[in-house]
Amino acid sequence: MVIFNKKLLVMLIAILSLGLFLAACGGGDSEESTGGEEANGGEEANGGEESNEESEGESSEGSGDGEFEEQEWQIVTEELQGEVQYEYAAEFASRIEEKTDGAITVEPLEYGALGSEVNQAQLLQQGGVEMAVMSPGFTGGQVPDGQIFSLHYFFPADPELTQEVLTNSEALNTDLRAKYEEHNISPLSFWTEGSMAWTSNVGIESPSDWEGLNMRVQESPLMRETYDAYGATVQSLSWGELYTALDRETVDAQENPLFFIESASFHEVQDTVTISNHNNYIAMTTVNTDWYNGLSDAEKDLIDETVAEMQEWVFDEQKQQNEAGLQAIEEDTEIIRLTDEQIAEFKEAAEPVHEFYRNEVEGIDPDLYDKLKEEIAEITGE
Ligand code: 6CS
Repeated sequence: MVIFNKKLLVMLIAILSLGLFLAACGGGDSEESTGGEEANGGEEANGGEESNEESEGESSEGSGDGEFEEQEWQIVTEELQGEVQYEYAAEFASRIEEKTDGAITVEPLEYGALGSEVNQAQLLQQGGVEMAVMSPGFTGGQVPDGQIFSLHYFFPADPELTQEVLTNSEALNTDLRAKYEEHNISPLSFWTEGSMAWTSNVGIESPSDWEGLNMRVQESPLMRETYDAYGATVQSLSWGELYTALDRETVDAQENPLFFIESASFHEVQDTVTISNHNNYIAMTTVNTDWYNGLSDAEKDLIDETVAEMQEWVFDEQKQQNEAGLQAIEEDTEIIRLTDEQIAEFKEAAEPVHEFYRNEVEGIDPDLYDKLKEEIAEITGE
C-alpha cells in the first residue's frame, strides 16, 4: 500500500507538470506534429543539426578527445527506478556518457515524470524528449501494424527465441520501423521484458474462465478482439491506475511480466497468477525521427552501436528480475502453471484472431505479417 501511495503521488505530480509542459509545447495532435522544432525540447532535440558539419564522418570510437559537442538528451521510460525499462535507460545513459567522456549526458526519466505512457509517446513524437522506451501497446491506434505484438501464441513462448526474432527480424527492424517513422517515431530496437502472466481472482486455467471478466488492456484496439475471443470484456488504463482498479474490482484481470506484477504489487490484490506463456512483453527503444535524422553520423553511430550492445544486457536484466519476481510472488500468491493441453485450448481460441488481424484489421500490412511469421518459423523450426 505504501508503494502504491508513492506511485499515486508521482502520478498526480506528473499529470500537473505534464499539463504545464504540453501548454508550453503548444499541444496539438501529435500525428500532425513536425517533430522537435515547435516543441519545448525542440532546440535541444534539433541541436544535432548544428553539430553536423563538425562531427560528420566521425565514429564513436576513441571519442574521448572532444569530438562530441556538449549535449543533454532525455530518455523517458514507462517504469520506475529499479524496473527493467528504467534500468535500461540508466545503463544506456552511463555508456553514452563514458563513450563521450561526459560531453553527452543522458537523463533517464521514470514513469510519471512526464505523464502517462500515452502522453510520453506524444512527447517523443513532438520532440519534447529525444528518446523513449515505449511499449507498442500504447500506439496501437496510431500504428496499426504495431498491434502484431498483442497477438497471443504468435511469437515463441521462450523469451530467448523471441529475443532472437526481435533482434534479427527485417519485418520489424526495417518494415515496421518505417511504419512508425511515418509518425515521427524511430524504433531502433525491440526487446523482451519477459513472458507475461495473467493475474485474477478466479484462477484462469481455460478460455471459459475469462467469461464475464473485465480485463485491463493498453491502448491497442486489437487487444479487445484478443480477449473477446475468450469471452472477456476489456478496459484500457494506464498502469498507474491499475492497482486501485484491481483492488476495487472495477477490473478483474491483467497481464504483465512477473517482475512487474511483483514490483507494482498487483499480486497483493489478486488471488492467482497464471503462467500462461501467451505472449512476451515487448518494449522498443525509440528516438524522435526528425531529431535523429538531424544528428551527425558520429552521433548516430554512437546511439546505434550502444542500442545494439544493450540487447544482450537487457535480456540478462529482465531474466534476473523475472526470476526474482516469481520467487517473491510465490511466497504469498497461488501460481497456476498451464499444462500443454490447457495451452492447446488457448491456442485454438487465439488463432482465429491472427487471421482476423491479417485479413480484417484496417491499416495493417498483411505482407509484414506474413514475413514476420516466416521469420519466426525459421527461428523456431516449426
Ligand atoms: O502494463 C503496463 O502498462 C506496463 N507494463 C510494463 C512491463 N512496463 C510499462 C508498462 O506501461
